[in-house]
Amino acid sequence: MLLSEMDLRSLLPKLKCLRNENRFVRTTPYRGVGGLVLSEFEREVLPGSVSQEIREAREAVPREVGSAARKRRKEIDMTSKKPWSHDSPFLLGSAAVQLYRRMMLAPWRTCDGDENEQAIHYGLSYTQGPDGQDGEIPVIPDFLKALAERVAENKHVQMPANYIQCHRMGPDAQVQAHHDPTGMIVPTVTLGQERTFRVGGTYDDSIRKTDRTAECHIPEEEYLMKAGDLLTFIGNRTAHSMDFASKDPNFNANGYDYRISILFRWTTRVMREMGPVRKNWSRWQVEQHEDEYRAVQEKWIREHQAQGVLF
Ligand SMILES: O=C(O)CCC(=O)C(=O)O
Ligand SMILES: [Fe+2]
Repeated sequence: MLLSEMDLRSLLPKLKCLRNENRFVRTTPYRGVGGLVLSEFEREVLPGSVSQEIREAREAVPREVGSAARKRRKEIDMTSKKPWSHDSPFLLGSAAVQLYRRMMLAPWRTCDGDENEQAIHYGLSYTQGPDGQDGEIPVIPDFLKALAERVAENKHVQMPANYIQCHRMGPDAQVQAHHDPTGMIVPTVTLGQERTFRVGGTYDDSIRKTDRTAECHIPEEEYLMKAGDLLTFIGNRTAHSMDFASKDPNFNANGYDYRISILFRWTTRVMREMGPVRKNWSRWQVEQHEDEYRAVQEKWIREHQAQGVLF
């Protein structure tokens, strides 16, 4: 399939609308035809080759640099809403029950000798190295692929996943205050026990992450994550934590032994090669990473918009 400039231009209103609603977090300026990013990587991820006119237009559009880019970033930040959203309910009650049962059959592995928490890493984790996370399972099972597709379609997500990270926590597990990787859209579906999840605000980051409790975090908002809820946030812009169940007045065992969370992420090649910590990346790698992330997102939107027209 050859994408014409017309095709790309017709997508702009939708892209702009998503950007205004802060479903894109950009750390580099837009460039390319009419503000649409056209990167080298795009050639690999787009369904077909980019047309000659677009290639020429891309070369003709100079890249924004320095203060122009900063100004643009500032404008985006000022118009943006909170970088998180809570969809409740996201799954029907019966679907949440079935999914919990199915997840209980999955090959959970204990994390760092802590019996209160187990994990599974499906797909491409962003732990540095060719094999990724210990015990990573490269093939995402079909039932989770189907769920990932539903999650991606949520209006706050609009991004596919190549890494599905699952946590299973007993009441004595907590989430220590932290941020997730820069620019990453992180949707999470929770199942089983219901616990309060705390987002936004600040924490004392002079305390090492391993010593940081949920108590260090003064959140801006708290949500009781019910079975089947979806929480979506932007990694670097949303501090998050969860306290022990014993300290959570809204804790609801809900007839289950665990809280299960399923997180849908996109790991770029740079993240896989270098790990998620940006200060270890070169400027070129930052650019490669952002080009890939955006191209994947834009491809997804383009394809889903096309579907919307057809069906
Ligand atoms: O289990 C959760 O809801 C969140 C876990 C988390 O913050 C993470 O894996 O980065
Ligand atoms: Fe996190």
